[in-house]
Amino acid sequence: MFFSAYFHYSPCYAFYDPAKIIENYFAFCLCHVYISNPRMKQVDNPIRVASARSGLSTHAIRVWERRYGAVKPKRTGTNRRLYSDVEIERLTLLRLATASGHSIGNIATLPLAKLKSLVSEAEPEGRRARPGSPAQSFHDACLQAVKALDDRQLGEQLQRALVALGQQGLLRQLVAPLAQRTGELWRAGVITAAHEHFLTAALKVFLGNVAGQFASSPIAPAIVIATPAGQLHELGAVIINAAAAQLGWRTTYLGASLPAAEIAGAAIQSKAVAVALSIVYPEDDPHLPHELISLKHFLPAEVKILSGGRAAAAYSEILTRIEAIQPTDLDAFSLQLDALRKAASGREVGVNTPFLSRTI
Ligand code: B12
Repeated sequence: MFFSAYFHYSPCYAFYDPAKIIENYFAFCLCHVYISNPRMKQVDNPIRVASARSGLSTHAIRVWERRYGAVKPKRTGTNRRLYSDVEIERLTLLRLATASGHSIGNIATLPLAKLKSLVSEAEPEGRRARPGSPAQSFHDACLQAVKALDDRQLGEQLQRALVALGQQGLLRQLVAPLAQRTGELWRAGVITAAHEHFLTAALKVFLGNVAGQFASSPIAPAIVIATPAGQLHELGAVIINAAAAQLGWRTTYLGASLPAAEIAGAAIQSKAVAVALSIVYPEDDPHLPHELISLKHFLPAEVKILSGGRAAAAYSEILTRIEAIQPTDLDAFSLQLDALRKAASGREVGVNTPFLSRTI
């Protein structure tokens, strides 16, 4: 029931209806509790659900079961495999542990608690900060503070990291990997949704304050930052807001899940040069293409749309159609902002010019 309440939720409508927001919020929390609490009633899931939730291919699940006895799913009358939530959690932990270097043959039959501690200790390949580097020790200390729900400690570590790593270093080397890692630990059942919310809330406040320190000039180019309707993950937007502010842009931060008309209205009012959208999850929202086309339609032709986030590539066809600039990472985003700034400063300002009230 909670699943259906949650997944049938349409953020566009809920946006205007406080009762719906509260109802959906509780459905959402219960959904998280349900997933992370093994004592609650277990549901049997077909292999495609086990695959989607664990991040493993159906082929890998079958092989790990047959060769290594990693899980022992039930079978339906027609011999189809059925996986419990605990088995899916187990598969997820096995994926994360193998990604950090453990061999499946050695860990396939370990107890769940042992797998959790393996994953908790390991850093995923590719996102590992240099051992002993300042970013690594801030990362570990922040993670400890998140696990302990210690906001004072978390705030202190972020503040020190800001001084030691600088603004850009903070965003790239600490905040982004920390969000990634927290998501993985939550998915693996090592931490709960409360920890994830705790980190998001703390980062929003901290990065909001950091962005505020770069009080921009009133003649600086303006950018509006949001996530489109249906996109509830906000950290990507918070990160690019801080990055743009640091580059001297006048940022108008609108937060998560905003309908196209609202985003366009804010861009027109603030005479924005650009609108930046963060698209994180899901990758297959059937309503999002319509939102993006509407945004293009509502915006003055000169206003550029920039898009990014882990799910943005899934909408690249429609993003290309609306002529969105699609930077692949924060460095590319910064370069694009520099180019837009130059283009804007060279432009003739006319009555209908939707950006700069003066040239810079
Ligand atoms: C915090 C969080 C939540 C919070 C969000 C609260 C909030 N106010 O934002 C809550 C608890 C609500 C939540 C809910 C869910 N979440 Co969540 N969440 C996260 C977490 C930890 C951070 C999310 C985030 O904002 N990321 C944004 C940034 C930090 O990451 P990024 O997209 O990779 O962005 C980088 C770049 O792409 C770039 N970037 C981002 N945006 C832009 C924009 C531009 C223009 C540019 C240039 C660059 C750029 O900057 C970032 C830094 O480099 C992630 C973990 C993660 N790895 O991201 C999971 C994660 C996104 N969630 C996930 C899931 C599955 C869910 C739920 C379905 C859980 C559930 N079963 O209920 C729900 C879905 C809700 C919904 N309908 O959307 C999965 C998504 C898996 C997938 N298939 O993609 C993730 C990846 C966790 C995981 N490892 O499984 N979540």
